[in-house]
Amino acid sequence: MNLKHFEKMATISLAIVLVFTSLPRGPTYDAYVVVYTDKSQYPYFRQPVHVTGQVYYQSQAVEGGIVAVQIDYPNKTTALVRTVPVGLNVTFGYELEILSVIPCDQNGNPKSTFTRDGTAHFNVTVRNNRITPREALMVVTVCDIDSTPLDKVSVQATIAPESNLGFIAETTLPAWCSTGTGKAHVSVLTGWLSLNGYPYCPGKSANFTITSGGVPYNSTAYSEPIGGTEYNMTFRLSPFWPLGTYDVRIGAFYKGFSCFRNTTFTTLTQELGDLDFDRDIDLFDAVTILGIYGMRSGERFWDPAADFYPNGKIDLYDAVLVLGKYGKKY
Ligand SMILES: [Ca+2]
Ligand SMILES: [Ca+2]
Repeated sequence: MNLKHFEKMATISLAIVLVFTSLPRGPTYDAYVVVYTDKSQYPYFRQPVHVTGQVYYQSQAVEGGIVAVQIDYPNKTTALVRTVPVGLNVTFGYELEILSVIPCDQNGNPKSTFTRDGTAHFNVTVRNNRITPREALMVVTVCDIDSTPLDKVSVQATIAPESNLGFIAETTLPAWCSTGTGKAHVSVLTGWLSLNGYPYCPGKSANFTITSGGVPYNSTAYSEPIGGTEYNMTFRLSPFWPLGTYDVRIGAFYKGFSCFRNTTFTTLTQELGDLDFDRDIDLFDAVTILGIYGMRSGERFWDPAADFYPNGKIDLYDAVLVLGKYGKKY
C-alpha cells in the first residue's frame, strides 16, 4: 500500500467512525436488562432472596428472553448459577441446547434418591446445533427443597459441531440439608457472568429426593412464577455462608442480543432464635417455635429459618436454643 492510498483509507475509516458515533445510542435501540432483589439487606440465617427483573428491547419489556443469574460470595467466588426464562415463549433457535439432566449413580445408571451427607450425581447432555464448534461453560447447581444451594459443579468444554457432549457431575449433599424433593439446575453459558458471560439456551432442571437414610416421605417441590415479562429466581441463604456483601450478576440473551447488569445485597448479623428480627428473644419467638414443633421440611408450616440446628426438622435442639435464650436482647 502506498502512502497516498493509506491516507485515503484513513480518511474513509475516520468518516465511517464519525457516522457510527453520531447515530442515536442507548436503550431505545439496544436490549437491556434490569434486576432487583426484594431487600437490600437480609438477616443471615436461611432467609429467602427473591431476584426479579425484566428484559427490555426497543424500550419495551419483552417476553421470550433467557436470564442467567450468578450469585457471588463476598470473596468473589461463585455460589450458584441459574438460568431462568422471561415468560413462557422462549423457543428461539438456540446454538446449544440441554437435551437431558438425569439423576444417577457414579456410573450413570439412573437413580433418584440420595442420602444426606453423601453424594448425588447428574448425567447432563448438551447439544451443539451449529456447524462450527462452541466453547461452553456448563454449571450444575444443586438445591434442597428450601431452595438452599448445596453444591455447584462447573465444566468448561468445546462442543464439536452438530454433536452431543455428555458428562456426569458429582455433587455433595451436606449433612445439614433439608430432606425432601431437591433440584439440580443446569445452565449452559458462554462464560462466567463476571466475565460478561450469558446463557446459550434455557436452563433445565431435574428433581430428585434427599433422605436422611430412612424411607423418603412425600414433599412438595418448590416452584417459581413464570409468565409475563418478569423473570424470577429465588434461593435461600445457606446456614454457613459468610456475612458480607454478595454480588448478583445478570447476563441476559434475547433474540441474538446479550446484555448485563449487576446488583448487590448484604447479609446482617442476627442472634439465632430471634425469629422476627426485633433484636430480642421473647414470647413471640417462643410461641412461634413451639407452634411449628415437629414440622419436617416441605410440610405446610415448615420454616427453614427456624431450623437452627439444620436437619430438616424442627426438633428439641431448635426449641431448646430459643427457650434457653428467653428474655435476651441484643
Ligand atoms: Ca424476637
Ligand atoms: Ca433442626
